[in-house]
Amino acid sequence: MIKFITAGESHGPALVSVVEGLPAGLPLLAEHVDKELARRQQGYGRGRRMQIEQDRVEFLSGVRAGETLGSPIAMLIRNRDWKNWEEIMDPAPRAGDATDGRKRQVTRVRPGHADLTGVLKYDREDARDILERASARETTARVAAGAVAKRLLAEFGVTIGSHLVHLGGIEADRPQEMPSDINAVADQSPLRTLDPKAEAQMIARIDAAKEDGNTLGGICEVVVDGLPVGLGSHVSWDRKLDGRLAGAMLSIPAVKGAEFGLGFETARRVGSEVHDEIELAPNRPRTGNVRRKTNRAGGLEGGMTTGEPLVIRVAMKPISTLMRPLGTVDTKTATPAEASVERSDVTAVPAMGVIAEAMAALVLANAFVEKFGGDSLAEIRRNYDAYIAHIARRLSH
Ligand code: EPS
Repeated sequence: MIKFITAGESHGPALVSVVEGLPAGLPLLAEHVDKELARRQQGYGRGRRMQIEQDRVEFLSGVRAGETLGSPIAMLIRNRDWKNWEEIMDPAPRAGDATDGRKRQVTRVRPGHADLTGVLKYDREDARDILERASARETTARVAAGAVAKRLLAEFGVTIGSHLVHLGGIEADRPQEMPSDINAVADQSPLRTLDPKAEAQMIARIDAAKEDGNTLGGICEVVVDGLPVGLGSHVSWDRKLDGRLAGAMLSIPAVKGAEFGLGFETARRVGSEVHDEIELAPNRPRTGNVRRKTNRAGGLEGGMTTGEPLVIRVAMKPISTLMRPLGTVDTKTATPAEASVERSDVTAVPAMGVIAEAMAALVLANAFVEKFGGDSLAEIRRNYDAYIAHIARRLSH
């Protein structure tokens, strides 16, 4: 099992990511992780914080001479902003301080954020004790873990890309033909979209929202290519890969929905316009020498990969910190108030696509080691090759 845990507050000293269950012998360099961290920091509509941070990983364990050891991989990513928050976020009590060391308290809780429910549930006075962890800064550590998972998948020809398909009411058109390397194209766009015309409109929309003190949501599409048939399982609810992937997507801050292939549209169509016809396809061993004529299912049937591209669309709501604040209550005075205003982003949908890639990589890498086992990369490869050789024989003539 590949498991991971993250720790760290947005303005604390650092973020930590621990990944367990990777095989030994996987080539892994800091630059593999740093590349993904840099991609997450991009995107038109981000606030000033992203100019402060330059996320870089330090391996603390689990890697030696550029290869994994099979032991837990601990990664540290320092917050450069920490130097501005040392007093406020100091783990030690600050004696003699009139505010009990708690400057910049947040009590005018923001609608849509974890603030209010968090202070009630965890019995805190200051919503900063909640928002520091609820902050999307945490996703940096997920992207680090995802970069390691991507490395394993890449050894087997699995590639994961994403692009933005909707922002704040504006749809992007899909290109006639998807680029073979989606990220090579999407990463060139300030919004990570493949539609330059829509991009210009979206940028104007972001500028208008910023002017208005407002925020915007959107939708990204993740595409995974090169998966073998048969990851996941139909036999039990918690082994179905679509459920596991959807859960991972919905765990990303501000994400409100995930759909596979045609998704919600399938409910509106008749069966013959939903299901993908199957045909023989010699020389396609990875999919059992068959192919779907269409891919409306988005690469999953019965909770298992079909070997067709996995297509997940992920919807994110607008960020809940508004510069023109909504009405709320002050939890300190129990009076009506305007919500607190913290520095924030107008939109972070382009970054969400990169985070969704990371979460998909972690779920898929886990499904991979479940299917092919292996304490070492070489062992996984033997099991993978034997399986592919076997399914390739099933429908060959
Ligand atoms: C965030 C608020 C902003 C974002 C932050 C998420 O940070 P700050 O409060 O320091 O200005 O920039 O995102 C990141 C720091 C990041 O790395 O993505 C929030 O409240 O969720």
